[in-house]
Amino acid sequence: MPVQIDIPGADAQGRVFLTWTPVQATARLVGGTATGPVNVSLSSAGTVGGLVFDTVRSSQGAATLQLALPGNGQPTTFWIAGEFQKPSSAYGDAVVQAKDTTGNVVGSKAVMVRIRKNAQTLPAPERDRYLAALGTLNAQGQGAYKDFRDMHTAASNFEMHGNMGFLPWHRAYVLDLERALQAIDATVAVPYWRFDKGAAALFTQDFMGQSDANANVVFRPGHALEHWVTDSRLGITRGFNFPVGGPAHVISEFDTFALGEPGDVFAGFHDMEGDPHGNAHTSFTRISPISQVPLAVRDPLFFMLHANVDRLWAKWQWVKHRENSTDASAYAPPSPPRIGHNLGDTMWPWNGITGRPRPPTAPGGRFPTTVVTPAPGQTPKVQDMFDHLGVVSTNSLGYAYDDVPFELPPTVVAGGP
Ligand SMILES: [Cu+2]
Repeated sequence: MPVQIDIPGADAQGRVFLTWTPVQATARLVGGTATGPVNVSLSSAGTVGGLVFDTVRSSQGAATLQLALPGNGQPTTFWIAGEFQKPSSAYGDAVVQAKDTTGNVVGSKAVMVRIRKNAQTLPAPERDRYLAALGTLNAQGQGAYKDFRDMHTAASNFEMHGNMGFLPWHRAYVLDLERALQAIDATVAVPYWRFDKGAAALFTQDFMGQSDANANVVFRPGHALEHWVTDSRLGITRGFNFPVGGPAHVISEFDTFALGEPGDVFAGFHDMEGDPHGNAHTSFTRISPISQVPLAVRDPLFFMLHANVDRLWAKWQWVKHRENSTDASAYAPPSPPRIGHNLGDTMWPWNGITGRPRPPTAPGGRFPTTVVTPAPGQTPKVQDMFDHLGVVSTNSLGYAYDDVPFELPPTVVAGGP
């Protein structure tokens, strides 16, 4: 008897994109006339992407799950998530399979475990899909990349820099771009540039381009970014202050996490806006747009740099259990006080608010929605950006990193007798 597997969050083509965050799904017998329950076993049967299952929302999903499906066709719920460290490479390389007690396959559903990965080791097909989507978004200067460019300028500097909202704002910004890319190719996730390690593969003619002696970025002919245009300028200028095969002039990931000490508090961790973040930008020469805040987004490398900044925050949050925005150690009041940096403030430009102290324009419109999750909503607040995997809230932000797992926080044991 066939088994139908339904996973919420399917797009218009019926495709389902998962991360490490468990999603509640159902399985049911189709056309059932069986009198009693039918025992089936769910398992992961993909070629690349792995899946795990559980009967409850947990961090301990297993490779298989036994279900007793009612004979009358009533759905049975279960939880499904991507198996940590087994992300997909392409759509459909992760498969949930239902087998009956004799081992016959009675149902299956192909999905994708869509994860942000390290750019240095990104497989070429994923790299090329990312670049193609980015090139389409730019459309030789005529596409929506222009909005992203116009969001990050001298006029908007204090919405997003020099204060506590730096990390939440840039988390929203990278996610906004990622959702715009996914509207072009849903299988794309923004890779991150791990700037405290060598990333020679990133700075090649096949990927983000190779810089010539004049700091002009060169692509191989036919590359998706070959006709990159921002601010009516063709091409990208990027000169290096560090050996191309080595790390940028930044502190290590380990030392970045130590910024929160003592106490693993956000007020300390936030210092990462300077080093490694600012230092990653200024690891490029003065004539490189990426080295200057008002011009940085001219270089699309910006978003891979910031995916790594966001990954560092996400990883720190996971290791230190700092995903809950109401936890006093997970955030800090803006200093100096400024609107846009308090937990309950809406963030520009997605709130559409213009005029002092906000910038004169709000490019790009509301925050884009996705079928994958209702979060963070079309007018996100600072507090909506803390829990990217949904470990303390109901909803994740719909993305994940290859080295930051979904782990429920330790249960607080009530006081003794
Ligand atoms: Cu910025």
